[in-house]
Amino acid sequence: MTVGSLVGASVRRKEDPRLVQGMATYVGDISLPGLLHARFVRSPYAHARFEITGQGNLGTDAHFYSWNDFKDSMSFKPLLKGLPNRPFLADGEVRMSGEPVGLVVASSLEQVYDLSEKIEVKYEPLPVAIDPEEAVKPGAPKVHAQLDSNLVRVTEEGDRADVEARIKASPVVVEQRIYNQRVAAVSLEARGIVADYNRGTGQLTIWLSNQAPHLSRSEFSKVLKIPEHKIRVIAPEVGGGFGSKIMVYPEELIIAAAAVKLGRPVKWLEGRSESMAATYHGRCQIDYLRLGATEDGIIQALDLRLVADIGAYASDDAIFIPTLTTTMASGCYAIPAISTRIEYVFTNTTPTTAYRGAGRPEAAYFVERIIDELAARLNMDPVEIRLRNFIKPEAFPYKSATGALYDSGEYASTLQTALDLLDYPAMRQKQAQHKAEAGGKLPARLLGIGIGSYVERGAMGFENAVVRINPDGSVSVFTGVSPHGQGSETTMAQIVADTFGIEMDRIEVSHGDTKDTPYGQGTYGSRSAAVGGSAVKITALSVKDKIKLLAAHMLEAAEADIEMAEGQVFVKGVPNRSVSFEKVVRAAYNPDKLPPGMEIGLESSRFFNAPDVVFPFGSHVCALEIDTETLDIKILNYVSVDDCGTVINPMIVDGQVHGGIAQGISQALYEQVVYDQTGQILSGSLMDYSFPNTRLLPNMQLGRTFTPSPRNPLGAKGIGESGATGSPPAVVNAVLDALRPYGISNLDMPLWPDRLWKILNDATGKA
Ligand code: MCN
Repeated sequence: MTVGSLVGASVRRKEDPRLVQGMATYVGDISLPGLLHARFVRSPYAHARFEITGQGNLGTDAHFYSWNDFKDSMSFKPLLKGLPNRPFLADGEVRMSGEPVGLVVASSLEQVYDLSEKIEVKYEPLPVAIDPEEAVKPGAPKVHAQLDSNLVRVTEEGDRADVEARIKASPVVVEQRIYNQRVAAVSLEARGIVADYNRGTGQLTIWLSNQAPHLSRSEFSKVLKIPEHKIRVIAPEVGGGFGSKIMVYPEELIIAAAAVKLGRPVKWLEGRSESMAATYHGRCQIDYLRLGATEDGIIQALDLRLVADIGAYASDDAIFIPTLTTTMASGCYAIPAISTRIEYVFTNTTPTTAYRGAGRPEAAYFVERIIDELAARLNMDPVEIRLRNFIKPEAFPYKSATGALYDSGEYASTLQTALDLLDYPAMRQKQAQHKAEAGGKLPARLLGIGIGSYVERGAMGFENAVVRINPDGSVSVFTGVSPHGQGSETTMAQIVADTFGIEMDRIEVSHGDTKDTPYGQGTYGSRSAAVGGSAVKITALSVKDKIKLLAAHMLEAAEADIEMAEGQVFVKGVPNRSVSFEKVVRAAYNPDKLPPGMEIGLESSRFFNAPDVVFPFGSHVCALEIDTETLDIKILNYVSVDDCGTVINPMIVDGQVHGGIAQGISQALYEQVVYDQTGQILSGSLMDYSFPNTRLLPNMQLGRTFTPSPRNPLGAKGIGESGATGSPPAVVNAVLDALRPYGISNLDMPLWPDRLWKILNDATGKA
């Protein structure tokens, strides 16, 4: 039991006991009378025309559906004019391997597996486009035959001629092609849905492993043509999402449509290999950069051409995510002129969507890579080049050349704190000594130190909250955010407990069920603290105003003199003129005790609409060694100093940073979704796709600075994506730092030993 100032306290997560003791309910745990199971029949080809030629003997209580069974009842509109939509089941042509061509529904899981194997599909393979840069060349196979080209959309921002002139006029010009590979979210729980349609009430109830249940309800409503008040979406416990579960997938819409058709509950749980192929992937950008600078290293201009591989169909966020990259192309630096161009390309691969950071880690990665390249060109320390170009604290609010309006920042201070924690001068000295000892020969181990200073933008949109104090003094809080591992039940309870000066144990935070939570936008884009938390804060404050009014009446004092702390409501400076929190609450539900004109109860519902996004920032520093025989990389020290403004719960924030760094290091060193030339996914299971685990990860040393955001009442910025944003450049810059003396200045993630072995041996002439 904790009383007093809870915002800023490392309170243990309220949700963990049920999660770690197996007492939580996931979609997989949902079972209903008459439940039917479902399995999709998926294409083994990346591009083919197909025909369903037979369905075997389905027997009783089993059904097979193709797109023809749904196409008239589902609304099917493209995201943008000219951008082909994805039929929710393929319509005679598949454009990625794993695309569903049909659905089998039956009363047991064994039955659906058996029956789906018996569905006969005749495929006529078509040529494929896999590499996005090859896909735009003349004569390349087209993913969508009706389009002129796979290059489906091009957008440009900034004055390209001016930027080009500035780059030409710069004495130092650096250029790089920087690749941000395709990765998979690999949530512990893959996708899952149970949909139940009640023909009597016309009510559709959907349990969905999802990050944004209200937005999903709107989507189900639009596609199934059922009004929103007849749909209830419940995101029960969700075993991770990492951005991949913000949207509603075609498979999920089909399951809901099947439940409506059958008037029976239908359940689909995705398998792991199915998920690797069919849950939308992340990143997948190729960035071409040109940067001009003075001989002192002051950046003059930057040009970016971004090739976005959006896969076979545009996901809901496919167009938006690359714009987040271009918006953040200035990074932490005062770059006077920037021009950007995005080329959106269709390929015969899985569509791409949000993945932890969604567009911002890509920007941080190339900015940090190119600035290191500039430092190397000028023979300048990577710290020095950053300090010379950082946006200065007095320049905030700062409008970048890409139009982003940064709220607040102290970039040099996170970097300095990180360097101090690492003992940067000592590490550089060790590196120099190491080099000297090698005496010009390739040593057994190479030392490298890398920096990733980042700024990202998050916490967009609006959020709502309901705060209800029940007659017994317990508090029910409802929020439209939908945590799936972030611990928001705890942090929101901290905000409310702090506002009322009561114990946290009295507060229950509910989320994820559209029936009892206000319309909210869900959990993604590091928004739940800054936007959702702010909604909770202003709602709790409006209830507090009423408590003060009532207590002033009870204590015969002025409302302005009423304060609340440690479970008491009292007159400022006169603690013994007090009444307990419970007594005021009881009075609020007793008409006889209320001042004239006061409404019964203690409840409020408010929206918080963020005036603009916030810009969390930080600096990561990584020291590592490379075994020059095996090309194995061992991280020796990893320091991360992050600034997310006001911290609600430091322990949760640390956990978020740890998780993000795990994913970022893993992107740098281990993860990639790989397709062969025919579009077969070669990393389709966890035997072939390496995702982070503790054995592969170093100890992380965390530090923090506090620069509040002026854009919300908490002063909070997001932290959920920071770790994944700062870490890839820190690790890759460290490896490049070690390899630059051998003429190596560019590497593509992931830094697999076999790739590095070839590059290093080519460079040293060993191979
Ligand atoms: N917090 C805080 N003080 C702050 C900022 C945040 O105490 N100044 C707390 C929050 O109250 C919340 C947590 O830290 O408990 C994360 O908050 P926030 O940064 O607002 O991010 P969101 O809750 O909106 O989470 C989204 C973010 C994203 S975008 C991805 S992707 C991600 C992530 O969170 N996916 C995750 N963390 C994840 N963690 C788990 N376990 N699983 C995922 O799928």
